[in-house]
Amino acid sequence: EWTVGDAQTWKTAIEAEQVDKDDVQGVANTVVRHVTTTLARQAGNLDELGAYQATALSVRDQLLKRWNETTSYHTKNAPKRVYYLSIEWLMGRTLDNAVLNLDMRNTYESATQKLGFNFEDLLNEERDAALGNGGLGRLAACYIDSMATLNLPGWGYGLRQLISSTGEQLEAPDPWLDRENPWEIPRLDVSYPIRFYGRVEAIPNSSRAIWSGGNECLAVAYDVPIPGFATKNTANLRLWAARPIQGFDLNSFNAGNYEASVASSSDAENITRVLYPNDNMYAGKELRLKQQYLWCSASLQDILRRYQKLNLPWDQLPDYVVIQMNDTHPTISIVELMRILIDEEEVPYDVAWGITTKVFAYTNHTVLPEALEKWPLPLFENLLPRHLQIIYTINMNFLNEVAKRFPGDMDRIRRMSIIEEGTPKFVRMAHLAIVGSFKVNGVAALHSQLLQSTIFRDLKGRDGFTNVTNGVTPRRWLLQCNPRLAQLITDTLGSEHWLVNLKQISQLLPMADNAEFRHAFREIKIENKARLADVLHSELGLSVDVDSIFTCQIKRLHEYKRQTLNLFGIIHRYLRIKKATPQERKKIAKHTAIFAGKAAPGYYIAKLVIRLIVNVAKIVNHDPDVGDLLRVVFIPDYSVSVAEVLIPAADVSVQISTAGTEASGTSNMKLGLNGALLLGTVDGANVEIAEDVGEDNAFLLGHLAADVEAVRYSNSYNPTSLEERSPELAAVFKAIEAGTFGDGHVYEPLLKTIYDHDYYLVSNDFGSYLAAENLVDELWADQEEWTKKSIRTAFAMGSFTSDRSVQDYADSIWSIEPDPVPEN
Ligand code: GFP
Repeated sequence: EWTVGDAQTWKTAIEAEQVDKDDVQGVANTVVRHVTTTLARQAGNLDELGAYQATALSVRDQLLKRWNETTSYHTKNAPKRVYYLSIEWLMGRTLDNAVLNLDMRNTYESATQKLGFNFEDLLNEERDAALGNGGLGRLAACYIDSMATLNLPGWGYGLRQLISSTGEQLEAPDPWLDRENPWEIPRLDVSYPIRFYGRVEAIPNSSRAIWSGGNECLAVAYDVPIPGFATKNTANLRLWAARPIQGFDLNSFNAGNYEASVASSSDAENITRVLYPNDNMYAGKELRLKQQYLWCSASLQDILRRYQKLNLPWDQLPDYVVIQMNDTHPTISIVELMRILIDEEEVPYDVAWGITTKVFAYTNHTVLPEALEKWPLPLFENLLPRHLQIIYTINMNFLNEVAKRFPGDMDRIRRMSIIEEGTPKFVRMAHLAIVGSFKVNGVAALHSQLLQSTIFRDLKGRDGFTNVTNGVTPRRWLLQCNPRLAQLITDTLGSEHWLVNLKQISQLLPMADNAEFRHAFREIKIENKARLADVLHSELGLSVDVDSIFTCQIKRLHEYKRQTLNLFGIIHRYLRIKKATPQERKKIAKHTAIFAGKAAPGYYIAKLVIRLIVNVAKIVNHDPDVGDLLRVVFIPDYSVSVAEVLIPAADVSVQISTAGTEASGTSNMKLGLNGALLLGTVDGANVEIAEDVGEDNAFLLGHLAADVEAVRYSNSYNPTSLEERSPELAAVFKAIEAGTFGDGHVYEPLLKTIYDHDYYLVSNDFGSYLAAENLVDELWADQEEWTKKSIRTAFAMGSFTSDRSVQDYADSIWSIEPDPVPEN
């Protein structure tokens, strides 16, 4: 116990701050205290934004108390901890999630009500925390929720970027931090120096060197408390922001050079200003490498400082620290640990390498070769000269090992090397990540297999390849976004325990045969659809029919994810409706096709797809022949909060990537959990989902991963006309080219990718896609049968919780144990 001053005074003061979880007046007191003191306002001039801020600060107080208890408990116990390094953290909003996890939602609702505000309205004042753009960043957010909930000692580390540069449809920056963010605590006392550029001097007769000169800046910590569900344990997400070492150059100022006096300060701050979207396409920009190094170096300095407080020798580091790298973005931290150990702590090279390779584990999220990060060697050497030297040594030792195993196989050595030959040369980060890690995992069974048979075939000989299938947190993706379904589950099971043991929902599978339950289940879906319809009406001025089939494809825009297949299917449907007689039209199932997702600013084809979706929507949604048979919606500014409204309302989960390309997918899990039927290819986690829900409850389509190469080859080398590959698609293309949706010629580059090589097999899978859609429509006609399958889907999703994933990591990779903070 560490105390200063009078222990009893401290204790009494801390206890006085406690608010009982059911104490409405107590909660109101804390909210009002923030209104009057922190915000310096009063009842008379308090708007909803102010009320939200005061409420958030009051909840934050609760979180911080637990955060303090957790950190001091873990400091005392010194358990082995996991550090999860992710460049993206797509957290979404915090307030609702926090009060649910604290089990104080009702109390806050009543307290704010009594203070004259509607809690739901306050929730809408919050901006999404959008440090990310897609599945990778959202996965990290689910994982830290589960780490806290499972009482695992762990922290997340990321970058506090100010503006997300996705550009999305409007190319508008997303200045999510332009209001005060109540959920982060600046730690101006926690900061570390970071060096870039400079020179390296070898120290004779040692493997050490001195790296000096260049530019230095500071990385300053901002902490975001992450509450676990129904536990005191509160994890921490530590985000780094760049700051100048000296804020202000007084000499320049005094000499009248005002610009120069602030230049160094804004230079440094620019490092963390922009978030590069992870987009399965690396760009090789110096600023990105700077960000990565700042984040990794600061995180490591922080982790090592914490370890050093234990006064243990370095070789025990792996007993206390494991670092999980979410993709290759943090790979430089392997080299940074080596540098610190060798140059600063004077640990011999081989010992340092032994320690390092027991600390790191790497998760891969893609098999697309163009997505693998590799830095031009001259750029790398200029920015991080000492790190490149260390990489050379790592590579030399590694290739010696390879040469021993495969004597004379120069080609293999070239393929496996961390340095890619050429002009310029490149540093291959994935190779470095694999060589420096004790475990490498893919994110779904099929993906983990493909890693070893395709891009990392040569590296596979090293052991340590494994699989951890992704998962999503049922707290946000069911309890929070679909409260009525959550309530139905709790009422039927008689307890809330399923929220931390999702397998339990499988007990509800027999309810598919219970007509009363089906009715209740369907009512909830209809209500969720009505809620979405309201939002679409108020935000986009669009009316949709809640009796239509809501199909939902929500994910980053990418050719391999094939929003095209869905869109061309819609055009096909439109043409069919146009041709049909009024009599025939009566038999056509009504569809509302919903798309949402972001495209990288420079991804031309992806942007064309958005443009075509939007233009098709304009025509289809206003065509009197179509009536209410078809609606097309592209939701702009996709975010976690938008997903929370979409997912509970979906009837069909569209997951149609080319087989073998989607590492896992996670919207497939969220949608399934909320009862949407899977319309999907045999790819990523769809495979495991279909296995669990049963293939007759899903609509599978398309070529299998094993056949894709052959079809691709034939598309390129035995070219057939589009007409031959798919007459239906040829008709769709004709309609587009004829200008049915405006700007006919604009889409040429998009259509050409499919006319020519059709690398992603859109034409080859189109027939199968249409056939699967027909089955969807047939089933829809029988609502009882549909609801049965929907129930069988939702309650078979028990494995796809991030609690299971994180537990898998803890058991098979991290070797860490829960360390729950005692309740009192
Ligand atoms: C990537 C992969 C997905 C995978 C997530 C999380 O997503 O298949 O589910 O990472 O592992 F592509 P994006 O960041 O590309 O959306």
